[in-house]
Amino acid sequence: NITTSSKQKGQSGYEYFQQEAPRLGNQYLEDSYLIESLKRVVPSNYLNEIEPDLVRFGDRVMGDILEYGRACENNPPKHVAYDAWGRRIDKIVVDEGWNILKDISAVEGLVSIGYERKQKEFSRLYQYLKIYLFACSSAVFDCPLSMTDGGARLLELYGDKELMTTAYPHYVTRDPKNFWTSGQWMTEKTGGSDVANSESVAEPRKDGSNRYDISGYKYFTSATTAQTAMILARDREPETGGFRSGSRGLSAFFIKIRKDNGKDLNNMMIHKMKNKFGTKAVPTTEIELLGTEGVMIGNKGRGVPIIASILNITRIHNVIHSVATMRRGVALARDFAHRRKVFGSSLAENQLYISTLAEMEIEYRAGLQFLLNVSLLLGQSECLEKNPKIDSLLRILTPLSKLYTAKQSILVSSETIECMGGTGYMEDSDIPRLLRDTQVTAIWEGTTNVLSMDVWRSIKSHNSLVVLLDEIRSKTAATTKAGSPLANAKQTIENAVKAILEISNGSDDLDFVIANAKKFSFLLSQTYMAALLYEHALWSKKSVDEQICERWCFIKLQSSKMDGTSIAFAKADQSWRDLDRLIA
Ligand code: UCC
Ligand code: FAD
Repeated sequence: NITTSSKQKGQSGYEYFQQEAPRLGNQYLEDSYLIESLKRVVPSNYLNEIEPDLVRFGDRVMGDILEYGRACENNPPKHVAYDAWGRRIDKIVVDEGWNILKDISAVEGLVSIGYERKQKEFSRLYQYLKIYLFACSSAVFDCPLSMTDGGARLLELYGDKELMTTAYPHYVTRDPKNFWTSGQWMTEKTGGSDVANSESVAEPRKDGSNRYDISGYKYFTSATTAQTAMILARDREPETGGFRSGSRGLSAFFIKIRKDNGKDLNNMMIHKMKNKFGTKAVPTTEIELLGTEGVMIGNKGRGVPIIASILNITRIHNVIHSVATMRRGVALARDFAHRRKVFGSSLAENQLYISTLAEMEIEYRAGLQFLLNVSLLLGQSECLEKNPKIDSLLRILTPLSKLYTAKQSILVSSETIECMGGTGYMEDSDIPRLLRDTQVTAIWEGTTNVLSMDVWRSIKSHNSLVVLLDEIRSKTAATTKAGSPLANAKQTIENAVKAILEISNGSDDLDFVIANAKKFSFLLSQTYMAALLYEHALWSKKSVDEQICERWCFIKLQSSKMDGTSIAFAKADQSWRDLDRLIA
């Protein structure tokens, strides 16, 4: 009974065609694949406990949250450097909706659920499901939430008693009056990937306190309306009195952004508001630190590994945002297919259109399985007894899931625009925002290249490839009837595993590793996602899930003619490198 169109009287008095807009309802209840997948991965006692909240929240993200999000988009933040009398005030003016979204986030427990841990190792999944529902309605308020979540985790791991009593409770409270958000300021003009070159310096105070005065230029500081931030700076070496270069010279610091009066900045100057392609409601600024008071966290010179504990959380939030974007795009395009007629029939009856939709849906489903899996592993690593296998898996799957779902979401949201035709390209349709907001998921929190190198770092430091391949084998161990879709999928996955082993055997050749790092990461992600789809199909026993798994394997693994040897990886020989240089 979907309304497709109506007639409206024009100024001329004639009646004209009026297209119905796509409509979305409860974002939990309409996500039947999610609902079914949760039955597989969450024990029924916990699911019964959290599901009513997910159903309620699924409505809310289409109600007031969506309205506040839209208000923020229509009224982006402004930097007011001076007041009318020429006094430097450095105010960031945001739409009131932004502050309300912060309050809602506290009350809804969007950070706290993961730390209250009422659902034990399933708490992370519960928290992230709520953010998944929230992401595309919230004008990317999930960005400040992700860094706050990372900040809370960093303090749990490295915070001293003082920070655990004065800051941590503010990140994990449900009381909006006491809720703080936190930023993560790593990037400087010298580089966001190559953080080891950072120029910020921290001078210890001479009063015997653990305070430092920090100076430097932070080139990207997102969600600058936060109350605190975790930053990196170089402090003096006791032996030489100079600043040690490289990443071993960097320490991590906690700073408050404003002084206790809540108005004046903590000795810093906001130079400008960034003029961004997307995430326009999120205030991102350039800030100069001018002797900002900071407290060192953890050991001197261990700033990068310490702040990596934030990265390992925010990268999962990135996955949440990417998968949520795919889901929103597919939901819109599918609804529209039933409302739009072309050449005499509905788009939903057009084979070419629906095969595009199916491709988008398959990307979303594989992405969702990745998100559920990584969220569960994070919960297990935090709540269960220490398990090196879980740690290794999480270490490699975090960059893999981030880098792969980011790219998928860019493709799917671009396709969403095209699915809605010219109106999809119109700003006031709200659809271009999906693409603009997700384009950055491949840049911030580590670009695709940088994360591909991080995958290699994890293989070296955590032996994570062996663990990953074991996990793929165990997820696909059960056999099915010869010639069935799952049997075909299993064969393709086995071939992919062989290819992965073969490629990794060449990994002593550094040139080969570097030239192929991205392709290798894609292959690992696609193979792991195939195993997750396989696991789900085995459980559901539904023909549609089996076929989706088979089609994923065909599109992602088989169609690249990978038979264990012939995958199109770059050669690490001189002629390839010469051509690369010529092109550059
Ligand atoms: O973009 C940002 C915020 C955006 C807003 C938030 C949005 C969140 C999404 C929400 C959705 C809406 S903040 C900036 C993000 N910046 C990055 O991601 C940096 C990218 N660069 C890297 O990831 C690099 O790999 C570095 C900087 C982490 C490391 O590079 P280096 O200098 O080559 O360092 P090393 O020597 O390889 O690593 C230094 C140490 C090593 O430990 P030790 O010293 O014990 O050997 C590494 O093992 O750091 C350790 N380490 C890690 N440990 C490096 N990466 C990790 C890791 N991921 N986990 C654990
Ligand atoms: P570069 O590091 O100069 O990279 C340029 C290109 O070189 C990229 O394509 C990259 O993939 C490639 N490259 C770099 N290293 C390698 C390598 N080893 N191998 C192969 N290729 C490589 N940062 C913060 O700290 N806090 C924030 O709050 C924050 N907010 C942001 C908000 C937005 C909207 C954006 C766009 C960025 C934000 N950033 C923030 C910065 C972000 O993390 C960096 O932009 C990102 O890490 C890339 O760094 P860069 O811009 O210096 O690019």
